[in-house]
Amino acid sequence: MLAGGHLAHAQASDLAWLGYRWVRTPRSVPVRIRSLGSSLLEQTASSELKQGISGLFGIYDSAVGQNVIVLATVRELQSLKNQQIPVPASLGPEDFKIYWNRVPGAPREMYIVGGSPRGVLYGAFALLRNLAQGTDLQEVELSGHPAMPIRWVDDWDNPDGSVERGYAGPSIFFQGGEVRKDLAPVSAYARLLASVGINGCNINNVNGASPFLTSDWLHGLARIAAAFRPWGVRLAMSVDVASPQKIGGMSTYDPDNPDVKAWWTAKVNEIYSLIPDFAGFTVKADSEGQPGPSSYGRTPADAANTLALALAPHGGVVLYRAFVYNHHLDWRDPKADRARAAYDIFHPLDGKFAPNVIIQTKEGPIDFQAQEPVSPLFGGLTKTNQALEVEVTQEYTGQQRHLVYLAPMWKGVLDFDMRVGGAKTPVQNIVAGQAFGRPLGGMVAVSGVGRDNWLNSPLAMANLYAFGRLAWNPNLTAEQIAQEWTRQTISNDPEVLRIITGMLMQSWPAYVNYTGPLGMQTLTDITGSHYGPNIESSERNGWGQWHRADHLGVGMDRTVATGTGFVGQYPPEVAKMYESAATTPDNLLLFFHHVPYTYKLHDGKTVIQYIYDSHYQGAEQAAHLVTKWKSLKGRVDPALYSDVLARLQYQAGHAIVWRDAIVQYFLKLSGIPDDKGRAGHYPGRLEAEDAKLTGYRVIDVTPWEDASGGKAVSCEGHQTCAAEWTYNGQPGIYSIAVQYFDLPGGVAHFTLSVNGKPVAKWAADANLPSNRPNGDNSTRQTGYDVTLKPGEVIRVEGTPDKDDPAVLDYIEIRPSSPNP
Ligand code: GCW
Repeated sequence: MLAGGHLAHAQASDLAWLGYRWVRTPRSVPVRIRSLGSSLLEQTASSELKQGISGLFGIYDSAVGQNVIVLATVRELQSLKNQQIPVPASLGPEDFKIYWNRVPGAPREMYIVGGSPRGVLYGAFALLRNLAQGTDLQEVELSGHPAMPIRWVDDWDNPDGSVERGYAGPSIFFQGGEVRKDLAPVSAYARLLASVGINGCNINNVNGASPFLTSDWLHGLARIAAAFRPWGVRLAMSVDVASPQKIGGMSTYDPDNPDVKAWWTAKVNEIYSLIPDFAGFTVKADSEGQPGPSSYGRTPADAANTLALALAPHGGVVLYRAFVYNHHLDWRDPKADRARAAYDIFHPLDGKFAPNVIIQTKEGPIDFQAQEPVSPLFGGLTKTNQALEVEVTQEYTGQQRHLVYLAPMWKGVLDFDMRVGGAKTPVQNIVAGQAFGRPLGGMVAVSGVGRDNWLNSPLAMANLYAFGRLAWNPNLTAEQIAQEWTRQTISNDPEVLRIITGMLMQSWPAYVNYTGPLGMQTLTDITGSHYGPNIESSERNGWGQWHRADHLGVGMDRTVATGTGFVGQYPPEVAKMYESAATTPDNLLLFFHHVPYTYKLHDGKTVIQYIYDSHYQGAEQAAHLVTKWKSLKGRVDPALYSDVLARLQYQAGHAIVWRDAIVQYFLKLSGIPDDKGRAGHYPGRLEAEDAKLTGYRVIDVTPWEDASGGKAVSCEGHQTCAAEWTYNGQPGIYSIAVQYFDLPGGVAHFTLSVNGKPVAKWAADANLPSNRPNGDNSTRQTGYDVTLKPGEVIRVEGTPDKDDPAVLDYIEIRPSSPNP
């Protein structure tokens, strides 16, 4: 049993939450599974149950008992016409009910009944989910009904196998301009998706989508659809509205041109001849360089409806993205505001979209920032189907190198009350369709999976899991979902559960704290990596991610009275709250208002002091994640333990990079000191530029805030360089952190030594963005328990490799903390 348990464990990262690790010896597990139907999905449900039960309980067919699990649709059960078998009243096609037959004298049978085979499959997964969490089978009584019909993931994969905003290696779908031969990972992905009720998957990037509509590609996509099919995941694709011209050889793609319409109809018919259960199209148009209907003076409704018309006879849908904005805005214009774009463009079109069109809107009005208000468009389309788009792939939230559990953020959006017409209107009711009686709506997550263990980082998988669970039931809490995921993926041990759930729940607030709090967005390099700090990259360009920080104040005035008027796009009660700084919640203050640094938040703290405090707090929270994880040593799988530990240690170091960049930037800009004396003072820090240098040359780092004091040293044209400092503090035991830049163009090596005795040696072999030294790749390595005496020489030696010149920022000597 133990050996089996370990084996399952070692694979847990690939199998994610479906590892079915052994839970306990069951007393009365049903050991036979009988399926009344033979549909593809019922077959899947049945084999998944067998696999799950044998994994969880270690037995499946050894001790045949009386207990039987019966899988059936309502109709199949009815057709038995057996008085002894209770049949549930009608169920929706995706619904299920699970119950024991308690009719006296009836055989001991459990039923998993679906409204259709799909409901049976979701029921089977729900049962396994509960069993894996330790629920006693005898007690199980479950029912399920999805809150919204559209529950999709979007993958932004390109024909060459790269993945836009993916952080987990190459595509599972494509390679070298065609569909991959080996689609086993695609089936495994569909299984994960189905297990949390995701019923659609769009497989290609919304940018540059035109090649996928060629006949060759469509044949390839049909293979992917076939791999999805046993799991009830329907294939969808992104299309370029200019396809009639780009691949159809036409002179126009005007959506109102009859020949263009005929082209789309023929193309859609071809798709359905190959993929009969094709789900539909996703469209990005007139946005970030993608062509769109505006070229012909047409609206998004014209474009969406042309596609919708072609899809309607087959039951397909169009997810038209509201992410349409002008990225050449005039930054000098105080009235210009990217946040306004979606509402300005789509609100006037409300009611003009065909019934099978769904407007897909990102959660916030800008772009997946660490913190944004909810997009006002959700309240601005009452006659249109709507879907909420979120990102599982952590584009602006740490790119899976940082632990950031996003369910609390998504919950904030789903639960946000728009007060449409002065009545309770949470966003979840809008996208689930009941608020305005729109039948087709839902949630879509940009997923970003790749061949490196889905999302590369094991704990990041909690986001994929949480997305599916919330789309199924937005009333679950983020914490409940974190617990479910932890129990299934890592352990049912209550202490492990408590620690990991706590870590997940604290991770997003921590990330907001050390990146861009008070609604300042992410403060990252918005024109490049979207990863490390780069505060001014948002400013003085047309992209409109402005925070307007100057020497007097910070924030974007979006009020109706004096600003861009964006606030006026919210329904009156919400607009009233955001119009005044006094009633705007602190966490969004700078999104809506430009205030002086001395402006007082609700608790009396000034904005500048909050900027300092939150960054110190955020970095401490990140360090705390390491401590918490360490308390799990010996309680979780050892491979998982060391993998996650290394990631969290990296994150804690990078949180310091973030903290220092933002704190020193705002200290310089505002000229206002930190009440607590921390900003600009770094106990124990010795700069590389102040060291005795051999070979190393001093360089300016850009942006300046990404290096301590704006400078670093770089080893160019030498085999090895060195920086030396003479220690002049108290004798004692210390940790020595070395801050360096780990560039992707080579693997530099570093050695830290004291008086000639090596303390640590390491290779700068991480895979980080940007080929210049900056906050994307600034990295920390720490040597622990180092004995230091005054007069001793601390030396860091850097050996460059190819395009990585072993750039060094500083060392920091701190009293040793126990148990590194
Ligand atoms: O956040 C931005 C990303 C782009 C993406 C775009 C979008 C697919 O940086 O990579 O393009 O959003 O959502 O369309």
